[in-house]
Amino acid sequence: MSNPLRSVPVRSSEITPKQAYLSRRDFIKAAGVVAGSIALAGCAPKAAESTAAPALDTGPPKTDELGNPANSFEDITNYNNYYEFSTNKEAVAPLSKDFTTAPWTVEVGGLVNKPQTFGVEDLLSLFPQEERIYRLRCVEAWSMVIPWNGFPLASLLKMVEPTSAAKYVRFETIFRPEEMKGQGSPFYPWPYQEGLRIDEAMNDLATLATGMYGETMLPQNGAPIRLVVPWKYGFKSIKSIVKIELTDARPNTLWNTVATNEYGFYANVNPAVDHPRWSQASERRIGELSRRASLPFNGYGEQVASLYDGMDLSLNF
Ligand SMILES: Nc1nc2c(c(=O)[nH]1)N[C@H]1C(S)=C(S)[C@@H](COP(=O)(O)O)O[C@H]1N2
Ligand SMILES: [Mo]
Repeated sequence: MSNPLRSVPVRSSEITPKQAYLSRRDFIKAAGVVAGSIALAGCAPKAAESTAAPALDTGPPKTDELGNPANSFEDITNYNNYYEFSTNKEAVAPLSKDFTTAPWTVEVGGLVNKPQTFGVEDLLSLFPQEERIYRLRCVEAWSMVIPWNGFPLASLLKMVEPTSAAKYVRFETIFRPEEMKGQGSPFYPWPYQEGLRIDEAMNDLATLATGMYGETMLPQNGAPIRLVVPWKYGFKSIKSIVKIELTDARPNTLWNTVATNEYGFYANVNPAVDHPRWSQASERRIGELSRRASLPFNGYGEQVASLYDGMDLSLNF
């Protein structure tokens, strides 16, 4: 019988980064079956299971609205900031691979009329999952383009009915030091927390992501559910959320607590304001050779600049 991978001709120009990644995985799996399933079954049953053939995404190559190609699935899942696991970006994927992401609930409460605890499966069935291809600009001056799957944060907030006293939204990551060795570090005030002003949270760009490249989110990217606020530095996009609380006071955030003068509450991407220790004027897009200019609000000014009318943006706090 012929190799099924070869039965459908695909021009290489049609292969998206994810397809390239998946077909490499399938190829490795197919090669394993031919070359020595007995030996492999003994040493790597887990890996064999986890490669269980995801359907190839046959859509056109993914790009953001500016025409930038999405980063590869491999880049997005192997270069991560997730201090609960490691401060080394390449170490996060292997250290988080067995992280328990189910069962999982998100408690939504505080200044709302209808506080409720949702299972992640409830959130997936309540809200249609959309694809949103957004730039992620880390405060460290690297960036990626990521095709998330998720739903607007506003949809969830509307369901619990914030009261008129609610001015901010606070988010909290799970605290589970047995599985997240980084949470043993005394240098950070765990659990990770973040916050948005309520009008920022209601902006359509603010997304709760549950997947990426059409696949269930992997632990290194914040499974099973994480925030994505693409006009702000990446640290605002908090991962593995278990609690969302509406408040009247501005919430503390982990990074603002650690270094107040370096990581503001607003943290809008702003190439005109340097970090105290480096320039924010340009960035390194992962996978590209030369640096590119950073954009005000990470290129999303049309959608969000009006949220800050009258504020002194040079402060970014
Ligand atoms: N809980 C938690 N969320 C987090 C972080 C973290 O260390 N812990 N790192 C942040 C930073 S600095 C960035 S740049 C993004 C990186 O997201 P990615 O690894 O999915 O690209 O996650 C953000 N969310
Ligand atoms: Mo970051």
